[in-house]
Amino acid sequence: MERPGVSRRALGALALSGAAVGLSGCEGAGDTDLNPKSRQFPKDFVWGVATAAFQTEGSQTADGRGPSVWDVFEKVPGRIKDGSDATVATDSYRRFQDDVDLIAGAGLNAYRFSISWSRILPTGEGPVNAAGLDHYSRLVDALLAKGVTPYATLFHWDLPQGLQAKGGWANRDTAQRLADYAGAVVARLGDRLKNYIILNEAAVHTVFGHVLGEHAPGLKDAALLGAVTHHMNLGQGLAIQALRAARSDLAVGTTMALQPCRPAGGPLAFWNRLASDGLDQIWNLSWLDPLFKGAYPKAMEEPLKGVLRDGDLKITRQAVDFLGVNYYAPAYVRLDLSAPSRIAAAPAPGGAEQDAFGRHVDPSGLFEVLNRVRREYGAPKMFVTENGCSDPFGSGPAILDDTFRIKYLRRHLQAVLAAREAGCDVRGYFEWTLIDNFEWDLGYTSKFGLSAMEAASGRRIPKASYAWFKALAESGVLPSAP
Ligand code: IFM
Repeated sequence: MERPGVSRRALGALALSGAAVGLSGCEGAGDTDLNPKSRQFPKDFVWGVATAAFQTEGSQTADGRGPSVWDVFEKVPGRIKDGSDATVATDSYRRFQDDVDLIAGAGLNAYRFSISWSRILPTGEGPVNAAGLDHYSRLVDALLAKGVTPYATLFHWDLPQGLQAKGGWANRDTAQRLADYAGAVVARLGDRLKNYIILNEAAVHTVFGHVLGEHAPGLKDAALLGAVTHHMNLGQGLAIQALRAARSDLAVGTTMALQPCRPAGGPLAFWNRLASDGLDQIWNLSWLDPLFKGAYPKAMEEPLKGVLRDGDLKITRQAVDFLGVNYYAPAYVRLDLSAPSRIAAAPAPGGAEQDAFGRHVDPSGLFEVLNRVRREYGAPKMFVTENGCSDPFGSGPAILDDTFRIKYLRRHLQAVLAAREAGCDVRGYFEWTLIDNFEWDLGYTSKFGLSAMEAASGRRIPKASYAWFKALAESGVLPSAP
């Protein structure tokens, strides 16, 4: 399993998309820990946890919610590894106050959650469902009452099924629907909800959901790469415009799954570097460039034929108040002459440390992506909006004495401190995630939480990492060892 970057199979499928490979510059760094001079975070640093609606809420038909693509996908036999579903998940729709108490109890000052589009617009468009907005209004109030600042993601992969039936992100109209939905949310919550993240990890949703078929909507069609990518970028631009038009007191950003793409064999293996640069263009630059530069990388020329219209890039290019960076691991890539894109996945260097996902544990990759954004995209304000690691896979009980997670978090937070010392304007860190939850196609076999949940009672059980993160958030000083 190689995630959330691009798996071997994904690369095979991308090979059919006609994306052309060309050099653009994605340098690899060593896989060492970083040693910042200071271990002190600033007083106003944002400390939070991140979650997503579909992975946590349950209550899938409550208060008029319509189905999303994931409601459909999870019911298809064989799609979810343990045959489970998210009908209960962490029961957070009903137990949101427990979650808020857990967050505030950890001394955190921020919570990143996502809003379920189909609770607000059950078919994705048309009349607004006030009961859906009421839920998020209650959640926002509960957070603010405890001094926790809400950060809401508008789209974390759960497209309303009503829109999927009309073509989903392959349909250009979906871009405008996202903007309409953003407008509905801000009209009701904008007086209290000030921080908006438009998209979460659009690259993952595009590749895993539309090219590889491992995520909802379960499509395996590499020819969709251009349309899905562009319509999400376009929708993001339109949604930012809608939010700005509604209010002038918002902080609006978006979240990307940024991943260093490293050539197998190191930077001197120039043949593999052709492939790693190709992947970099599809995975990273296809999202960064339209937003910050109003352009697409060369590899997208062919996939975007017939999709891109005059004026679109003026819409995708928007001034954002911050960029959210999700980081888990680098990708290793080799040239494969038998694939039309010439791109294939390669294993991490021999002896490299791996987590339960088979992801290479490499904090220097986080340092690298933060610095790349600083250098190449005008040094925007950034948040690490996700970072974390899973227990080893399995259906057994959660590991409550999770020293491995503490070590992982500490090493990645060292990279954040080092990046700040190098000039990156990183203002906060959101750990993924609050409670073990529904990990998409892996069901409940993968556990990322700072807390576990007792299934029968719904009781939240803090792990050792919860206490560790609490001490960090309260002191602002990163310990040098677990
Ligand atoms: O659970 C996911 C989340 O939804 C998006 N980013 C990666 C996490 C862990 O795989």
